[in-house]
Amino acid sequence: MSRIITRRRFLIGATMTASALGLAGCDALVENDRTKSVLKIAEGFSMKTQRFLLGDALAREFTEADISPTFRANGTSMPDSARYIDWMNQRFSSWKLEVGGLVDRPMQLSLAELKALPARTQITRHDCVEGWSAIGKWTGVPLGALLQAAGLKSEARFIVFHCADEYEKTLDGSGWYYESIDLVDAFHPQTILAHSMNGRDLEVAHGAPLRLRVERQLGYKQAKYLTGIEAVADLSQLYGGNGGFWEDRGYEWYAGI
Ligand SMILES: Nc1nc2c(c(=O)[nH]1)N[C@H]1C(S)=C(S)[C@@H](COP(=O)(O)O)O[C@H]1N2
Ligand SMILES: [Mo]
Repeated sequence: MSRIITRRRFLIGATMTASALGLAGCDALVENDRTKSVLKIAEGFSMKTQRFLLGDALAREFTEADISPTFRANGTSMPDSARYIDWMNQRFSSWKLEVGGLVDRPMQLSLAELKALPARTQITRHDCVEGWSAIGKWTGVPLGALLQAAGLKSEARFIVFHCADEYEKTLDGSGWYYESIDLVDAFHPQTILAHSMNGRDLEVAHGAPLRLRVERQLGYKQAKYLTGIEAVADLSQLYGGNGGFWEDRGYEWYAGI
C-alpha cells in the first residue's frame, strides 16, 4: 500500500516538473495576456493539487555519496554593486540580514548570529528550469524559526526575499532580483536560509553569504545574495507585482517540482 502511494507521488512530481519546464521554455506563449491568465488559473490548480496530494511532504533527501562533484552556478555569479563588493572584501562581517515588514519585532542579524542559531542540513536536488539538475548539501536556519522569533502580524501572507544583485540594469531600478513564497512554504521544515554548501561557507557564485532553499520548487525560487526578508500582505506593490524577478518576466510564481 505505502509503496503504491510513494510511486504515485513520484509520478505526480515528475509530471509537474515536466510541465513547469515546458511552460517556462515557451517565451512566445506567455507574451499573450489571454494565455497568461489561462496559465495563471492552471498554475493555481497545480499548486492546490500538489498541496492536496502531497500535503507537508518533504522533498527527497539524498546521501553524501549522491552529492554532485560539480554544481553549476547560474544567473548572477558575482554581484557587481559597491555595497556587495565591500561586504565580500570584509568576508561578510559587515553584512546583515534585515527581517522586516509585517512583523512585531524587526531584526538585523549578522552572519555570525545566523550561524550560531540551530541549523538544519539537507542533501537535495536543485532543478533549474533551463534543464539541468545538481545535488548539494545545504545547511542553514529554518525560515519558520526566524519568522516565529520576529512574530508575524496577522495580515502577513507572503515572505519576500530581497537580493544584492541587480540582474538587469535599468534606470528605474526594476531589475533587482527578488523572490517570494507563501506561508505554507515559509514554514515547511526544509525551507532554510542556507549559509553553507557541502560543508563549507557558501561561495560567492552560489549566493554568499546567505541564500534561500525552498526544496519543493524550481531553481529560480532559490534566491541568492539575500539582504533582507520582508513579510507582506500582498505582492502587487513590489516591482512588477508578480512576486519575483522571473515571475515579472512570465515565469510561474508557484514553481512546484
Ligand atoms: N539573487 C539571485 N538569485 C538567484 C539567481 C540570480 O540570478 N540571482 N538565479 C536563480 C536561478 S535561475 C537558479 S537555477 C539558481 C542557481 O543557483 P546556483 O548558482 O547556486 O546554481 O539560483 C537562483 N537564484
Ligand atoms: Mo534556474
